[in-house]
Amino acid sequence: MTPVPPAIAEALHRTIAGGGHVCVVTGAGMSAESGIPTFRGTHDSLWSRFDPMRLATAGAWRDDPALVWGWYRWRMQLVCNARPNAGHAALAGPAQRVPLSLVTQNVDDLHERAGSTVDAHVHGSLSALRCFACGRAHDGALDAYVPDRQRIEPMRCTACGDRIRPGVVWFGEALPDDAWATAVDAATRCALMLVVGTSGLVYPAAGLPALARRHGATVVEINPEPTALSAEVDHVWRATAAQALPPLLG
Ligand code: BJW
Ligand code: ZN
Repeated sequence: MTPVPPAIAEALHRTIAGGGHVCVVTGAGMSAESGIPTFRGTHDSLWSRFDPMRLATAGAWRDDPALVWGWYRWRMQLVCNARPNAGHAALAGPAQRVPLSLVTQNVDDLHERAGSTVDAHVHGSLSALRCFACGRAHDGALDAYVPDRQRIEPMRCTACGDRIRPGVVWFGEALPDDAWATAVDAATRCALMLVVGTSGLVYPAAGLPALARRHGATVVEINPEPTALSAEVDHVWRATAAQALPPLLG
């Protein structure tokens, strides 16, 4: 098992002993060891293979909803076939022992499937389908996935007839108010923040570690690679989520 850097073990111990609260902020790297591709950083990452402006904006949806839905349907299938990894499992364990808030940028449900309660999905959830026009939640069944089909015509809203979109936050869209308020509250209250598997490039979520630090928290980055946040955290642990979280929280 990967040894926990002493300064990080000590920060966690101090937080627990002092009755403090831990905020964990996760990004795409959290699910990488479950086989879900990250957005950036590797040759097979999503944004190195696909153009975000054609797939992850409201304008892209208006231009070609079947292309966007086909892509999201493929990603939903990847998540459906994936399993939580040891990092997800470690975060689900200490809920009773450590007061912990879990804030994720991830739109998958692997934290929940590992047994965690996610306090804030700041970029929404793939499965929270809703109507693009009237916002009504889609409560019907999911359409059948057709492998290898690039374009899939989206389902229709039973209330207004417009198209059903994925429940994620696209570029240029506001984050869900309640999720964002919960994330800001957790960041301002915590004594320790663990920032796991995010490049720290996408705002406003990338501002949470700085917010926590301004409010006195110790901030630890867990990521095998340097990121935009590395210079502004208290401790950096160059390890993967599945390597670091079990020995830290187990
Ligand atoms: C591992 C690992 C392992 C690998 N273990 N680690 C300030 C300045 C400039 C621009 C802006 C600004 N503020 C806002 C903006 C605009 C924009 C933005 O930030 N753009 C930047 C890219 C420049 N932000 C927005 O548009 C946001 N909305 C907004 O600001 O609204 C304002 C508004 C207010 C009121 C009304 C209207 C508007 C919305 C952002 C939405 C982001 N959406 C996406 C797609 C979600 C849907 C989908 O899934 O398709 O969210 S983009 C994508 O990036 C996704 C992610 O959640 C997000 C962050 O990515 P993440 O998680 O960091 O992943 P990666 O891939 O970047 O990094 C992976 C990391 O893992 C790497 O570091 C690896 O090393 C590491 N890793 N294996 C641990 N095993
Ligand atoms: Zn509708």
